Amino acid sequence: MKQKRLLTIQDLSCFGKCSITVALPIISALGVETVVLPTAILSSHTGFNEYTFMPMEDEIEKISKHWVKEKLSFDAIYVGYIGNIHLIELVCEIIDKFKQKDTVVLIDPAMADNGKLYKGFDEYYVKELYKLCYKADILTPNITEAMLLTGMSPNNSYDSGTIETVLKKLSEISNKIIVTGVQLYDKIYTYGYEKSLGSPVKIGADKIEGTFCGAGDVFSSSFIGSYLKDYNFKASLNTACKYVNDCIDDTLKFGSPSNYGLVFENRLGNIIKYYNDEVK
Ligand code: PXL
Repeated sequence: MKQKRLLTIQDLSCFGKCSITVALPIISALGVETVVLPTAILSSHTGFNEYTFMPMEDEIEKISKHWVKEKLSFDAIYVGYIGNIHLIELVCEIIDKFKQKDTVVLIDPAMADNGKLYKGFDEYYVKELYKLCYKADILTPNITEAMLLTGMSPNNSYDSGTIETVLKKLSEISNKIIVTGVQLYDKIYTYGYEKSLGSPVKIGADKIEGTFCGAGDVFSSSFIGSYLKDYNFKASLNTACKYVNDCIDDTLKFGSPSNYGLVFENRLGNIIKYYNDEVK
């Protein structure tokens, strides 16, 4: 059996745990070789009053040329926050170059949360990202991103009818959809939908006040790392939900500021246990 190899394409935010700084440890902890391609380097993620931003366009082209020469191949490509429209075009090209028949492409269209676009993004960014999403085998937006991708206005609370409409519309873009952070009454739900199976699964957790920066990245990382074990969608979905809940518990316990990112480090060993329990 060969070790699985994943390429993750997203920013490197030096401070404020998210994107590459959570994907690398989490996916590695699941035994998957994790290759990184930083789209931009930021002093911190954009949830701080100030941040620096250096896009990596020129370097990305050189890196990908080198990798083509080395004949590198990947079992999965996981795309997260990108940073600008030109970078989205480059990410499209990278996927076209490196996606083979069995490569799973997961796109987390990281651009918004809590009803609002992240700083620096506008409707043109949404449109460009929408086009990229067609390359996804699995799409993992939060509910704000899901609403924006389907041309609807995000708000703070949802009903099941709206969620069904959103899932249907998103399934025209990709075969497998996960929508995170859906507030229905006093709970938060994660929805999973596989076009081939029809009805969605819904996993609930207690609603906790506050926002958790980088939670989506922890979710997508633990999901795709688990999924590469044996391509079990539901087991990976349940595993990622349980792990994110653990990380939120730890973040509250440590009293860590919410824009510092989730305290994900202490429970890394749980992910594989949760997955093994799911597939027992
Ligand atoms: O996926 C969260 C994220 C990743 N990268 C950057 C961000 C954010 C959220 O704010 O600003 C740079």
